[in-house]
This record gives sequence, C-alpha cells and structure tokens, in this order.
Amino acid sequence: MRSWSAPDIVPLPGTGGPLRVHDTATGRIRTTTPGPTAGMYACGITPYDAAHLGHAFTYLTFDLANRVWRDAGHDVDYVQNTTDIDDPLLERAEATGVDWRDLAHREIDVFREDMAALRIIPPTSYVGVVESVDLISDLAARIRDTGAAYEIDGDLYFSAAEAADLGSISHLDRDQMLELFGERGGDPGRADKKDPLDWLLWRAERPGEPAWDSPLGRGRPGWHIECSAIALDRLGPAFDLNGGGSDLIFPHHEMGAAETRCATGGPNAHNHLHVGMVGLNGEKMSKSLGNLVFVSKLREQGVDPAVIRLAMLDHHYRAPWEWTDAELPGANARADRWRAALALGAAPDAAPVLAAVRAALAEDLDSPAALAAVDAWADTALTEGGVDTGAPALVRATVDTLLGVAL
Ligand code: 5CA
Ligand code: ZN
Repeated sequence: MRSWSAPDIVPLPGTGGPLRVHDTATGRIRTTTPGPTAGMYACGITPYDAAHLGHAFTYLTFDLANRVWRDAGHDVDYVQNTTDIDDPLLERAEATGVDWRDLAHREIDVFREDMAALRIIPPTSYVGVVESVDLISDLAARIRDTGAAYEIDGDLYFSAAEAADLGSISHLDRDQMLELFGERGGDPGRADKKDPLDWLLWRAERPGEPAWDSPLGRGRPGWHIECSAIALDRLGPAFDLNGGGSDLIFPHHEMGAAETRCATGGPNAHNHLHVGMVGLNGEKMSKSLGNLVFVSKLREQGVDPAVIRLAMLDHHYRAPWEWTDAELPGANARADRWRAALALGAAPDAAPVLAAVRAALAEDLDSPAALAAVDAWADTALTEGGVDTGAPALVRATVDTLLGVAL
C-alpha cells in the first residue's frame, strides 16, 4: 500500500561509522554488517485507533537506525506492515458500527500524516495484511508441508514442540511464556491443542468474519505469520534488523522467528531490536488501557512536530519512560536555544558536533548523548560566541539529517 512522503535529507560531509545496536537475542551491543543495502523490518500498527506517542517512539527508533545506515553509505530497504485485519480491529469496528475496512483506512491515513509530520523516513514497502493474504497463506502451507503444523477444526497451528529454539530471543522460561502468550493474543486454553503454546497460523472462516480463499481453505492469517511472511517476501531470509516495541519480544517475535526458521532453515534476522515502552500515569501507554497521548491530537493543538520529536529523542530507546507534562516545555526550550544559536553569524567549530552526534547514534542509537553534544555547542555559541561562519549551517544540517529535526 501507499507509504508516506519522505523528508528531505541534506547530505553531510564524510561518512558515519557502522551502526551498532543492542540485540535482544544475544543481549549484546553488536556491529551490524549490512551489504550495500541494509534490510530492516519494523512491526507496524494495528489501525483501530490513532498512533500514540509509544508508537511514534518505536518508529522514531527505527528511523534513527535508517539515518545512521544511510550516513554510513548504505541504502536501506525498510519494510513495515500494518495489521489491517485482526481481532482488535474487528472488535472496534463492531463496537463503533463502522466497516472494519473503513476504520483501518481512516486510521492508516492519520498514521501516515503523523509519520510524515515527524519526519520519519517512510518504509520502502508499507504492506498491509489484506493485500498479502496469498503470500501469508503460502508460507503457512510451506510450514504445514514440513510437518510442523496440525489442524483443529480447520484452524492450523504451529506445533511449539517443532520450534527447537523457542526462547532463543526472549530467554523466558516456560511459565513466563505461557503467561505472556495468554496476555498477548494467544490461546493457551484452547482444547485439543497438543501444547498450550502452539500458535495459530491460519484461522478458518467463522460466520460474520472476513475470510479469503487459500490453499488452507477459506479463512484469515494468524498474527505472527503475517510479519514473518511479509518480511521474508520483501527482504528474504537473514536480513539485518527486525523489531518493534519490547511488548513484541514474546510471543510475536519469538514465534515469528520460529516460523521463518522452520520454512528456510535459518534465522529471519541477524539482530533483534526492541524499544522500551512509553507509559502514562504509571502504565504502558496502550490502546486497550486507553491512557493515550495521540500524536495527531498534539499536532491539532498546534504543537510543532519537531518539538515532539525532540522530546522523544531525549530518551534512550531501550529505557522505558513516562510521558509527562514536562516533556513539551523542556523540548520547546531546547528548540529555542538551538534556533538562537543557529541564527548566529558565527559560532564555534561544528565539525566536533557532527562527529559527536554520529558517534552517539552509531553506538546503540544514543540520542540523549547526541542532543547533549548539540546542547554543549549551542550553549558555548550563545555565551562565548565563535568565529566559524560555516558552523551554524553545518550544525543545522547535522541536526536535520541525523536527528531528523528541521529547525
Ligand atoms: N500490529 C502489531 C505488530 S505486527 C502491533 O503491535 N500493533 S500496535 O499498534 O499495537 O503497535 C505498533 C508498534 O508500536 C509495535 O511495534 C509495538 O511494539 C509498538 N508499541 C505499542 N505500544 C507501545 C508503547 N507504549 N511504547 C513503545 N512502543 C509501543
Ligand atoms: Zn509484527
């Protein structure tokens, strides 16, 4: 489906270093080793509501990875899905008397506008599940043909016993897996399953639910396989970076990786990146809890998207954090200080700022350290001045290209 409009990227002198990121599976910060084109997949929204700051923080993180890779001279093949058919979407459509397709289209449109306003580089492929039913059911059929899946009343289940390295990403024990599986869309209590952890690959048609023809009969895809299939189709196996919010480590990414391993014999991705949860009032910001700050609402209230972006950049992507009323004033003050320094005719040398921002982002996307480097330059420029007349333009380009903040 249509992606969104791309921000201008201003070229910077020289090139940045390789991207290093924390990999959930190994628990280590590792150097990514893409070829000329880096492959990246991020789990997209389920479009039954507008995007909140938690979603935005996750896509900002992948955007930083995208920018660091580009700065290091790579092209980036970035794939993101949107879960435009799933239980929560159908439930919300039913509850509000809207056609599920209209609901999805409406919320995806708002999401696109939010992402463009936040200057998130768009995916090269933005892919819906509805348009991908054939390739998803093909992968499910491939898995079935290996003998790793079985049917209950037309529903196809992946047999957890066939997933030898289930746990290799999340490192959870079985009790923890069972608990999270139940909380996050799984059905551990379903009768007739061989193992409560077995997960749905294909759901046979139910009366009143949308369904598509497939080699598995009429029905619709399970959740995890949508991402494994779309990623495998667009990026091939063993791409560079897969991820989303930390709420997806288990079961979504664990089970998705097991599907790809079953079908291809290898890993889906070399690195697994997970973003800390953004909370509000002591809870994870989530659609089901309803404690949300919407990007679109902030924009409607006239908040500058660059300021929203700066507020998020002040948090390291791996640390969970809470949105509070102090975020926007703090980010506004920073933007004002930077603008004032950028408006100077001359300032201190900017080359060290570019080097520091590059180094901070390349080392596990340390955006707070990158902001601190620009802060230090701006403070010196405003208090002591400087003699480099090209410095403000170079800092402006650095902030724009690497941090995505246009001032
Ligand atoms: N459609 C599925 C992924 S295939 C899904 O999780 N959709 S979502 O709308 O619930 O979330 C979209 C993305 O935002 C996911 O990567 C999710 O991990 C991330 N996310 C959700 N809530 C938060 C939060 N509070 N903080 C940070 N990231 C979040
Ligand atoms: Zn996903």
